[in-house]
Amino acid sequence: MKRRDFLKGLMSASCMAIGGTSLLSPLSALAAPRGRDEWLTTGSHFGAFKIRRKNGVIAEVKPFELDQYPTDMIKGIKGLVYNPSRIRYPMVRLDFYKNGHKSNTAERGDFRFVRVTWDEALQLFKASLDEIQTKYGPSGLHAGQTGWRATGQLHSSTSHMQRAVSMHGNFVKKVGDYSTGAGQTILPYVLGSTEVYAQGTSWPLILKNTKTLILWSNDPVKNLQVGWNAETHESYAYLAELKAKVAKGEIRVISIDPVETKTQAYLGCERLYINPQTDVAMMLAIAYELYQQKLYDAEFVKSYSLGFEDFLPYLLGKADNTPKTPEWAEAICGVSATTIRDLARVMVKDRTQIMMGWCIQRQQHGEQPYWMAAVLATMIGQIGLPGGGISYGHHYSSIGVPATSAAAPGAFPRNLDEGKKPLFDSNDFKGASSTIPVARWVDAILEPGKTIDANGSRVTYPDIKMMVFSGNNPWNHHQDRNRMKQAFQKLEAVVTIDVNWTATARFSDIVLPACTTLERNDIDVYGSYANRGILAMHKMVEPLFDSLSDFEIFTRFAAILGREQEYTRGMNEMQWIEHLYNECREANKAKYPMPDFATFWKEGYVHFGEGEEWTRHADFRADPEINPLGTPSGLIEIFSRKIAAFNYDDCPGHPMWMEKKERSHGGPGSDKHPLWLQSCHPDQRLHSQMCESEEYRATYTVKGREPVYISPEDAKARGVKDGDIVRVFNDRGQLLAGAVISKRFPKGVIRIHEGAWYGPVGKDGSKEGGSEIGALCSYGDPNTLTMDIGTSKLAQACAAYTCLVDFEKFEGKVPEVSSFTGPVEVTLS
Ligand SMILES: Nc1nc2c(c(=O)[nH]1)N[C@H]1C(S)=C(S)[C@@H](COP(=O)(O)OP(=O)(O)OC[C@H]3O[C@@H](n4cnc5c(=O)[nH]c(N)nc54)[C@H](O)[C@@H]3O)O[C@H]1N2
Ligand SMILES: Nc1nc2c(c(=O)[nH]1)N[C@H]1C(S)=C(S)[C@@H](COP(=O)(O)OP(=O)(O)OC[C@H]3O[C@@H](n4cnc5c(=O)[nH]c(N)nc54)[C@H](O)[C@@H]3O)O[C@H]1N2
Ligand SMILES: [Mo]
Repeated sequence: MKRRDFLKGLMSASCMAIGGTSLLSPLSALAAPRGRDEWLTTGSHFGAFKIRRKNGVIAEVKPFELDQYPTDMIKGIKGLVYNPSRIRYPMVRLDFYKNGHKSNTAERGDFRFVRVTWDEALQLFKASLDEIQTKYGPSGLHAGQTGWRATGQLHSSTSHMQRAVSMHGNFVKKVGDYSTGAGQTILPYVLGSTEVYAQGTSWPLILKNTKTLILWSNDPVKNLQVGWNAETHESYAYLAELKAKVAKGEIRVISIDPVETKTQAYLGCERLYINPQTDVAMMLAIAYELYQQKLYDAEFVKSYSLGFEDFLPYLLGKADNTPKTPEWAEAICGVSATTIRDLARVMVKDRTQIMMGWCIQRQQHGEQPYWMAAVLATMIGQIGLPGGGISYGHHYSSIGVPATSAAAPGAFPRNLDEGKKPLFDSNDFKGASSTIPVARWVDAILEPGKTIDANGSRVTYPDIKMMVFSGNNPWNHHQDRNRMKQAFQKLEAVVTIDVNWTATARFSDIVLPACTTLERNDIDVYGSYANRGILAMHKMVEPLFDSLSDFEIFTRFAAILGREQEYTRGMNEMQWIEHLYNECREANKAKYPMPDFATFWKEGYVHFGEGEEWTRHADFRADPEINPLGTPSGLIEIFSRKIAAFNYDDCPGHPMWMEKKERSHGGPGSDKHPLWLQSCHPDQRLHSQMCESEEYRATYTVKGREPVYISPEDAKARGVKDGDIVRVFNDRGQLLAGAVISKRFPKGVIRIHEGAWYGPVGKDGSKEGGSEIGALCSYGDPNTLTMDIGTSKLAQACAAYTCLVDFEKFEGKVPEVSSFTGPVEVTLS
């Protein structure tokens, strides 16, 4: 059916709201009794499990037998499948259904949707793509955002969407990611690789050799609960050993963080409080002390690095009349000059390993602390020694667990097959860039044609008119909701493929229901970096409601394009899994023999055995000429000629302390909104994932709202008691959250974990009013308040942690939380 004819039929229809009741029917009624009772294996970001399927429903979840340190989040797994936020049917936003690309986009977010069939939905999707490619060409379409789609090598949802959309036409893509945008851009200039995603020195070597371990902006006990592939949680065995060594005084662990972390509490380690966003000042002062007292390893600096001489005038104040003394730093970072001097001595006394977390680079000038930390490690002179030097990923996906060298299974292709062309075969981006920095897309929508600096090149924003999202949740991950609302009003069409009625689905025009991993078969590596084995991901239950697997959704879409055979390469779900397994089996046959597919699928697991120990940068240390770093000089670059040549005021040729746009503790903006908001990664979720898991969510919410962690001093000053509902606000937005008063948080710092579902309500408290700019978030999404700026002209990465707020006790009529119940379903009569 032509889209126009299809719409003509609709135009005459009047509409009637019937409310969302159909979305709340009892979930127990979904279970079709099947009689079988069995335990099956599967994997997820949260770990591998054994799941008991009884009478066609998920009855019980327990950790996989090899998982010695399962996450508490296992209690929320069942709720990922059975919850009222599930998208049940393909749905189209009411006014888009009626008026297509000429719809009233200010209504986007009012949550009124019409149910359609799969065929209608996919036809509308294709018609939208046709319209965009015809009117604007590929620069009108952005389908390049990625995120934490569910695990599984076959069903990886973003790959399915991108392969299918690529068959239709080209589109704008992104470079970098929200996790480590600044770090992965700066470190190749300094250490020759992104470092953040590189394998790190093995934990057994650290436990054996390290005497001082510095955790800088790093909370591994919290953040190792999840992994990019099925997580093994093996790091926790080493953290337990570390804890024992801390207790015996064999290893000194110093955690530098504005708040008391979960890791500090677990290890019982030393805690060094620092004012938020001021670490570079402290690092400079340590370097100053090391230099002035001749404590640094001059020989290592000379043989392994370049540019120390160019950095010294700044460090010593010859360049700017400000020597970076411990006293100078104390006034900025709040750490006493004496403590800084002591720490400098401790760092060079014995074997020292610095472990950087990632949060510290998700702030304005986030490149600088990573660069300066590398300079410190160079001056200490232990890079390449077991248990010494610096690492940037020991808190992530079990980096540092001795890994096997086994091959992991491949994945369903993300791109077009070799030699194939899209239906709309244009690469004319009309003078705009086809790739933009990941976190600048909202900026691009708002200011098409603008040219910005990014990593040594110029990026011209394309005029984006349509966005397609799958496997990521931008109304979770991006900053500044009210700015996003303005941007979305400029879009003609938004398509989201997701499991749940996330805020992204709410702000979309066409919403397609994917099923969860527990409703399809798949295969995954066990241990993202450890390569411990291969895991079968068995389907537990049939897809609920009208949901389909991502593979099935886009196979049907490809069929509409007449390219189904090409899309699937003639294989169905189980044939693909067997194919991926057999390829992997072939690659591993010499060193890691694997059983035939049928045996694997029945057993659910292939074990590759123990891994090998390894020291990062040992080869470079052994011979920097034979094993140079990937930097232009092959050495550690304390001064980078390349970066200096870019002439950026916010990222010069060597690391530097620079003031932030907003900073607490006397910094800019703190007279108006004195509190720093840290929107750290959640202890009990993976971003927005698992927020929908109702019973589990109830274990941490306060009066149904997301917790906001507040110091006793700040609470008292505002007359707020534990358990009160508070309004957190700044000039960008406002939200409601539930106060948790905790001594783990210092005065001037509050925390709301990212991933809290955005649930805007209008001034009248209604769901429909959620489209208003300035709406109140009824649940507590911190990105209602964060700032949408790039880290600097170099990385242009996410800077969510440069954000000041204030709060007050909420005295008004408390609106219901609008985040979790799905849309207002409208029927056309
Ligand atoms: N303020 C602030 N903002 C941040 C951060 C921060 O620290 N503070 N952190 C940033 C970082 S590091 C990251 S990585 C991002 C995370 O941002 P995202 O990766 O976008 O966040 P997720 O919530 O994991 O989104 C994944 C989405 O995929 C959906 N999904 C899951 N399984 C499937 C499937 O099988 N098929 C389909 N089609 N969809 C599926 C989920 O329901 C969910 O909506 O957030 C960033 N944003
Ligand atoms: N449970 C759980 N684990 C996760 C995730 C999740 O969603 N849930 N997400 C995963 C992903 S995608 C990512 S990117 C990583 C994120 O990894 P990180 O970004 O490292 O994690 P965070 O917990 O946000 O922050 C770590 C610590 O940095 C501190 N910090 C913040 N700002 C500053 C500062 O200016 N100076 C100093 N010294 N410290 C500061 C915080 O107080 C916190 O204790 O986590 C991964 N692991
Ligand atoms: Mo991330």
